[in-house]
Amino acid sequence: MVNTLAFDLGASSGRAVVGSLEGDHLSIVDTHRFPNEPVHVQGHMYWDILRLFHEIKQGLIATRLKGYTELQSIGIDTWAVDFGLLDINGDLLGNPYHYRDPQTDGIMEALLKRVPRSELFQQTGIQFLPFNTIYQLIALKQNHSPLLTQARTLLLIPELLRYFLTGKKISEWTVASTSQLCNPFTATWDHHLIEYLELPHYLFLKPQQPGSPSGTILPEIAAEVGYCELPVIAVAEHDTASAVIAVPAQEKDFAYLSCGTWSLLGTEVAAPVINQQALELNITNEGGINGSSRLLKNVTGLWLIQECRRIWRNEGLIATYEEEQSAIQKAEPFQSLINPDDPMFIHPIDMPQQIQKYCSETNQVVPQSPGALLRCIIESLALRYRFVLEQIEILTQKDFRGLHMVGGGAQNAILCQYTANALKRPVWAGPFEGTAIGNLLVQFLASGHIRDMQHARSIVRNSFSIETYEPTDTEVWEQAYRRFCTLFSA
Ligand code: LFR
Repeated sequence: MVNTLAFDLGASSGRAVVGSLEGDHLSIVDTHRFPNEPVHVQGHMYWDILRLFHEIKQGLIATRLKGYTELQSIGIDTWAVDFGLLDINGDLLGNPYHYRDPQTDGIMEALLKRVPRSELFQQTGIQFLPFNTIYQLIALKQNHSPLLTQARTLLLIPELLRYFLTGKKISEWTVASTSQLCNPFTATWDHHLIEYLELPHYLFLKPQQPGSPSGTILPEIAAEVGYCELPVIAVAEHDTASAVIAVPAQEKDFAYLSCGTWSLLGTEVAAPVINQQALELNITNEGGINGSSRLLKNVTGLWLIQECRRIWRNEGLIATYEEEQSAIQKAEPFQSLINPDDPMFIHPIDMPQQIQKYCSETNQVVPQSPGALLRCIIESLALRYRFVLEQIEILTQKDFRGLHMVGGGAQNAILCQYTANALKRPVWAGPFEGTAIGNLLVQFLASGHIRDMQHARSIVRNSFSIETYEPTDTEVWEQAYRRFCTLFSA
């Protein structure tokens, strides 16, 4: 039996997960969990990066105390696009901004007046999201941020945390690809684009492929946490890339939905799909393992619910997950629908109020109770998934038999069932720990304990239970879908 350790950090929480591989069976154990709470200061939103690093060290200690004294390696995956800047001495300059920080408001639109949208897409293959690294850097430049003038190296969040552990500055391809500053064919930075934008070219280190060895933890950290000579692997460090690796698909062509704060829906392709249609549909080609591309679209996911919860908690309303589920079931179906991807929902102050505003402006019933709001969100998400899946099918000219749902959101039985209903196809839900499992699999691929991706996915099928949701009530869902498409044809 061989043990490896994954640190999997999402936008709302992080955890340390040990993976033990015995033959073709992988078992996982959570050894540490911690919240990831961004901090608002003077109109800005930051990641509490030093706290996150502290939690990584706590995770190492907790893992050892749980009896895992021998680890083959460790790996870190996190969300994408955000970064830290290092100065000439290798010290971190400032706190990394959260991708929902308002500094990027309006930046993308302004840049697209200078650079044609089609050209930027042609060069990078990346969807236009206002918070991509490219726009964050332009925002710093426009604000004459001293951070940018002093910076010598840019590291994306998982790379930065790995650097804190190892002292080695190494860029990793799956996460670098999300910046919208890379060429997906050469799997490296697009230096022409960087030059054109007048960004310092020396910030960017050549990305390494997922699975690359990246040194060992520093001696002082080894002494602090009680491990020595612990090797660190640059796994598929973008959490979504890790999640896609863990999709338990048997067939070559499959559709997936990685469901967490975001819902990432798409398929895996051998080469980037960059054409007029992909541009119009705003679909992305993020870097995957073994030169593959993740052809997908970001749908605003459980963020809508997480933000409602935050407000309700302060008001002493709904408290438990069970209360939420029963409130949804009691609420009237299809009263009001929203487009989850409307920019109104990127960083509102009060999500329930924002949804009410949206419904009122679109002349629909305004949901009042938490149950009505949650039902509106979940139905709208399921309908949006159908819309995006159909776009991916048009683009790839493929028909998918059903949808693999991985990640925490796949535990939400109502969401899975509604999605199956909306799609009129089965949903296969699981594993729920997709990102952490993908992280572990890449470490076993790197060590040669797993042969290839087919082997990796067969191990997932062999090790984790997967729930099937068959579609029901398809007629009413079809009607709702038509209404959804009329309301939001974008
Ligand atoms: C999911 C994710 C998405 C990315 C978003 C912001 O956790 O990594 O793939 O678009 O977060 O970084």
